[in-house]
Amino acid sequence: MKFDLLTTDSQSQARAGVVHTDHGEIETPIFMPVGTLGTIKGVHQSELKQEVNPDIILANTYHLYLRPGTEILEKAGGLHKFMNWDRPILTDSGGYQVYSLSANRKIKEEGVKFKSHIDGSYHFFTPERAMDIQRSIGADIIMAFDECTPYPCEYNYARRSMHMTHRWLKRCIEHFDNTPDKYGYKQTLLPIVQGSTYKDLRKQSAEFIANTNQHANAIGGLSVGEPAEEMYAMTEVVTEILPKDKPRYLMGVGTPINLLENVALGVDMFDCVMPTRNGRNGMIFTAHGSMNVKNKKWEADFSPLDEAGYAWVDTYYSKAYVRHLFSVNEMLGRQICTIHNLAFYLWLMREARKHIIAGDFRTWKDKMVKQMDNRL
Ligand code: PRF
Repeated sequence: MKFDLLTTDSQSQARAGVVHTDHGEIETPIFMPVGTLGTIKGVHQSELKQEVNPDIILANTYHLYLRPGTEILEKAGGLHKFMNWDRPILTDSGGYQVYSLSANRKIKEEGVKFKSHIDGSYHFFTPERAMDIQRSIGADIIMAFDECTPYPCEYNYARRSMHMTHRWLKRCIEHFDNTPDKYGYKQTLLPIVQGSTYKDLRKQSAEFIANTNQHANAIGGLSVGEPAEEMYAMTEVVTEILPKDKPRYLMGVGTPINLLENVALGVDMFDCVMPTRNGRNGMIFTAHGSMNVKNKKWEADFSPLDEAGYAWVDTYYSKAYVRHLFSVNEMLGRQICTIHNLAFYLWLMREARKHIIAGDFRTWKDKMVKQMDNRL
């Protein structure tokens, strides 16, 4: 993996760049749609490519390990072939899903024992195992195995957890460097900064992570319930330290406003379930604020879902029709809103990139943040 930094904004830390992988280029800033189980829920790949057109998507180690399991994925020749997706894929390590989904997890120095949320069976993840599974899935970018601390988190717990994440990272790197790329293309390991909402811990973690000298760096442990201002303060501390010539990936963030504010602080990559999950629940994001299409307010509003037209569905279907689909629980409503939200998120990142390159990002960002902070 190689990163070309093209432009840095003069009035913020925002950057435009290109990540090169063996499955193609990723123009940054980028939003990566979440395809936890090897599918962006409810979206055909023809629609994904034509309407959303993401340079990269994300999948989850925890879920794919439980089903279909690495044996099937290896037989398929990796996730790219299994799902027939020829662009880059990033997998999260399970270092977050284990904490948020499984019951009865036990964290020890060696690794994490957890109970499957599907059948209650017990499993054990170690840093080494998280590397092996991600090698088998065959993602282009794989994540280190970490502990994502909850919010709020007591200082001493956050400090101990951060040090363990650092020790786990060393084990990840050691194991990763001693295993070959599985399918003939390059796989890249990303380390993750932790440290909860404590500036001194964040600084320490960013320095540790930067010193491991990997090809890109990630920021974890944020957007776990802390106020947005606290998240931005942590991002700022970390991006000041992480090397400028490598991409920064902020994990699990966030709303369209969160994305723009973090782009301004020097973040290049994002992922979040929000556009897909909220879309399935009838909540859509637009350049003028968010709206719940299920509201009675839209019952007889025959205007386009979003006249801005980020995707074909936006101008083809009306608000009233989409509201109707939700009120009778037709799956098409969920599909339309998912495609809209993803197309909007990807548009937002492409616009941000254009404005960074044009040199007026700051003014554009401030205007967008103001107008998106609205309930329609
Ligand atoms: N660690 C990992 N994945 C994550 C996170 C993390 O801290 C977050 C936090 N927002 C989302 N996904 N491995």
